[in-house]
Amino acid sequence: RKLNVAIVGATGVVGSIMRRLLAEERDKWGEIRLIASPRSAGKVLNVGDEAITVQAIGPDVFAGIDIAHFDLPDEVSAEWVPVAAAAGAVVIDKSAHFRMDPEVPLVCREANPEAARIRPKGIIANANCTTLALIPTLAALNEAFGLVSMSVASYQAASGSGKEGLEALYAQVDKTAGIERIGTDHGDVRAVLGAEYDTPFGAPLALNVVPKVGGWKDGGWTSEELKVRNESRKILGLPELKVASTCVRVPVAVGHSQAVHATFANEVSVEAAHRVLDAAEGVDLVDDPANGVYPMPIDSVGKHGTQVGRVRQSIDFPNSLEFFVVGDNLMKGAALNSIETAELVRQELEANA
Ligand code: 2RA
Repeated sequence: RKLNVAIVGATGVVGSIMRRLLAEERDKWGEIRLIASPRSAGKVLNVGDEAITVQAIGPDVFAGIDIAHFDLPDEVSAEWVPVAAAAGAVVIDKSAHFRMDPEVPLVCREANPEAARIRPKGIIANANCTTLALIPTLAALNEAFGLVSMSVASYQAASGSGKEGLEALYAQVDKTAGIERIGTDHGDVRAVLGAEYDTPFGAPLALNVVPKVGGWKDGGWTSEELKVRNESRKILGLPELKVASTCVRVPVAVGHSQAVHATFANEVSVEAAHRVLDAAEGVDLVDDPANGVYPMPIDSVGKHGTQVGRVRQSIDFPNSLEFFVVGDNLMKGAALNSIETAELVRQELEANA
């Protein structure tokens, strides 16, 4: 029989991409069930041509589901993921709640596909979108040269904050559009965008960058910066990997970019790195700067591969490379990685059926 799949959090911005990706592989699945908060229950959404009524999350809604994709806030996932797993579904959860649980694998197929098989709680976690943009490139370079440390600066899109973030950016762009020379005098962006536009980024995002993504943690770090470090270590199986990161929100709709300085145990060269990256799964090498070819978020939208370019040998650091990585935060950073992990599970469950 074909396996039944659920999208839990079907109405969000990631939920809509999940529906599109599932429609592209409709023939692989039996029932597709859409689940959301009671507020959205009864809405009718499409998966391809199929109109499906959204069901309210509840104790009985997971009956008969084999694989459940969750995209809910951390505290809601904490409550409902175990319920779905107890009902027999393999849960692929995009929240941060279970990611660092030693009994929950954190899976990216380009790095650790085998980890998806060992899931004592019936739960597999999907990493944060910033981490996932990096992993296909890091996994390939690590295998070839032995990754020792990395320093990362991110340039993260508004849609990392979901529909609310995207709509806030559009509203701010609308409000500031057409005002001549706005941003050149002290205080004028804040004057045009009153305090209500500080939500959800903590400051205006239009004509600005905000060096704070996520919540504050000890030592002045943000939760996002710690996720890049801790999740990269777990997925790459490098618990000692040295990581420094600074995460920044930029006025981009979709596509998280990162400038990376990475150091390896073995000698590296741009040519050798290009060969590795050209052959790497999940990586598009976009690196011909002389002809204006380098990765940018506007060109990453909707792509399956993560884009890497501007690969340079560090001038002052032996065995180090500089490069620029861009990934669609809603695709590889969320929906696509979840779909790819589900494919690993589907193949395993069907082979064992
Ligand atoms: C962000 N990575 O960009 C976070 C959310 N997943 O806000």
